[in-house]
Amino acid sequence: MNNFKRYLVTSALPYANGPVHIGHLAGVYIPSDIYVRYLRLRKRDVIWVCGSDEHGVPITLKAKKENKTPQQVVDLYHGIIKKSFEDFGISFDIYSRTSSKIHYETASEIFRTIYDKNGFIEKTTEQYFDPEANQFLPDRYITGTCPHCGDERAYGDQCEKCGTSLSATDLINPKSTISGAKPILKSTNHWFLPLDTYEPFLRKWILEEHKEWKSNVYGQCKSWIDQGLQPRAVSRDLDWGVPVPVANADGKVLYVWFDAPIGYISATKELTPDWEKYWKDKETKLVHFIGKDNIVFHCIIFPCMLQAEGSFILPENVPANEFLNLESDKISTSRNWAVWLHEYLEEFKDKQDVLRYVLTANMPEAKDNDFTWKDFQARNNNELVAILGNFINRTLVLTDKYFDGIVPEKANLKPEDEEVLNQIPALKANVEKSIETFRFREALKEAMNLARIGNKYLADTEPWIVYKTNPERVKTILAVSLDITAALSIILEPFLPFSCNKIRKFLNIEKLAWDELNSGKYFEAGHKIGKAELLFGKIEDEQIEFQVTKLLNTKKENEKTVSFEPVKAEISYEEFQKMDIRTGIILEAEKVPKTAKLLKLLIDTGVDKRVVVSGIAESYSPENIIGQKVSILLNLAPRKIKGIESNGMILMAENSEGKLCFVAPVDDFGGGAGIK
Ligand code: B3M
Ligand code: ZN
Repeated sequence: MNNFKRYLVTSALPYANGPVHIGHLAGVYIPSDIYVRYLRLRKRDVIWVCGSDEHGVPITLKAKKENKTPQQVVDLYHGIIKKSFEDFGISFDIYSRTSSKIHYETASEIFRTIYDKNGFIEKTTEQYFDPEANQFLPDRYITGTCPHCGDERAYGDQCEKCGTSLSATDLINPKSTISGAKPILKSTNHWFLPLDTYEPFLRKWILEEHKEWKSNVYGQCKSWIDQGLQPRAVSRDLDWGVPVPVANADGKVLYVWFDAPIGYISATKELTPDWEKYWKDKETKLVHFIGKDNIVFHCIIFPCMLQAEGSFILPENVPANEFLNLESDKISTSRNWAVWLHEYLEEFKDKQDVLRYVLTANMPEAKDNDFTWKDFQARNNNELVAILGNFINRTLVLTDKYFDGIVPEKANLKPEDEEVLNQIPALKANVEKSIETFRFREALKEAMNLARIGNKYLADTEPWIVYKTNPERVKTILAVSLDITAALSIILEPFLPFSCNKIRKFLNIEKLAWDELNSGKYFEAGHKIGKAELLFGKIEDEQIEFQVTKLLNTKKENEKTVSFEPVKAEISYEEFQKMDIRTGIILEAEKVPKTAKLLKLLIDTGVDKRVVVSGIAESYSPENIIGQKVSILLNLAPRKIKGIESNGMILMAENSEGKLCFVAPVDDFGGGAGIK
């Protein structure tokens, strides 16, 4: 494997401002659970820590919305999240929380150590302040237009659309999310981690020494570093969080992204007095499982914090996943567009492994991926039931029927028997390699191949026919099939722990270690197996229709509650009249190379023919809009966009979901008519 003595695995701490959904599971918790279960099966020294992230603006905003205190919010959701993880078989060694005493102490101590080493810069800066609500507006308390991608729902700390991390003052048209008011600037004092001074360290550590990181992770880190890092504020003017542990810091708390990753350390402390061995010894392999929106915090900011502190190890890998969509739409807590884990567990009793299987098979490892209920049903019925369940059931039922549930003797192995059993070591090696390189879809597929092999073996050897003429031969066939069944209970254990537990019960065996996959000896002939039940049941159309209807209802609900941008500041009629808007017709359209959004249009404006670059390529393909009637703002100052001069702007309407449509004359008016 490698020469690490022990493993420390962390999974992103979910914000305790809502329950966990399938996006979290597929992105973070299922891959880490597979990884850790595998390491345990291999008898590695491993601990796995997680907990609720209970600070920051996501929590205070939720409290405001629900008319609760932040403490009430985190108590409620911490409980729901913890229970649903347990019921789903997510096998953390500890699920802690960042409101714990030990966490306050740990976070304060780390801040203090860096502070005492002069690791922060103290600066007075101008920060946005809401004059109506009379408070500062850090992070998500402010929204506005992203200066990079133009999305109007960017937050003060990050644009979720393009992933860029922002400062609130970068936003165009900022507004307070508390009152909607236009914020004013007010000066305030904060501590900054000078990320810029860590550039040489980051270049060497990530760009040179960790070229093996997943390309999505490595690429994001590279682009961050290449863009030039800025000092980053690690405190906030808020009353919810870990107080800044220095004098004269009233009303200031640690930035949630400063304290949250320290939560991994506090959780480890809470788990074991031996925690330092896991965090400070170079022979520990530290692995952070996260979603792609957390890459910068885990690969850049947290490592710089740890460097500044001086006594901690750095992560060896950060296998971040991309996002999972639901029925082709972005999962969204605020729009209730999600499959919630606690609801799934209620509605699909004892079907944890089905969801684990489907989410692993569709894991968004290299690109965003889609979850659909149809696919969920199909994978259950065609793969879990028809392949895995079917093989195991036939093996057990036939053993019961022909040999009273006693494992028969293997004798005179034929080439087809040997061939089947000989495939196990190769499958084992492939699964190992895939899991160790964080390719869980591949690993699951390979593990399931053993069930496919088993099924084919039964189909080829036909014990139910052979029994009539040669029951001796059937002994061997079923002994081989029982071996495969036992091997399945090992190789699938990281992925389908509930089912493997059942298989072991059916076989009446104890849990086997990973390396026993090579032994070929799972039980002696004469061993009495237990009673078989069905491993997986079919999922019926009605169950799927119920889920699809639930989502359709959410969609309808959302359409009723679309939120509109607040009305912009008043302008005079004279100001309006300055705009020269005319009717026009698109004559030519082509994609602007190397961009996703832009089309280069040639417009007949009546007065001339001119080029306009327009950001509509995600909604319209060029060939479909030739001849389209448009409205065009003619006297907008020319702008160079991707090297093309754009002369004017065509008018588009955009709804709250970002859908676009042309704003154009209804009648055939030709070009050049004034719009007033
Ligand atoms: N709570 C963000 C998130 O849920 C954050 C992760 C913290 S990990 C230290 O995306
Ligand atoms: Zn953006």
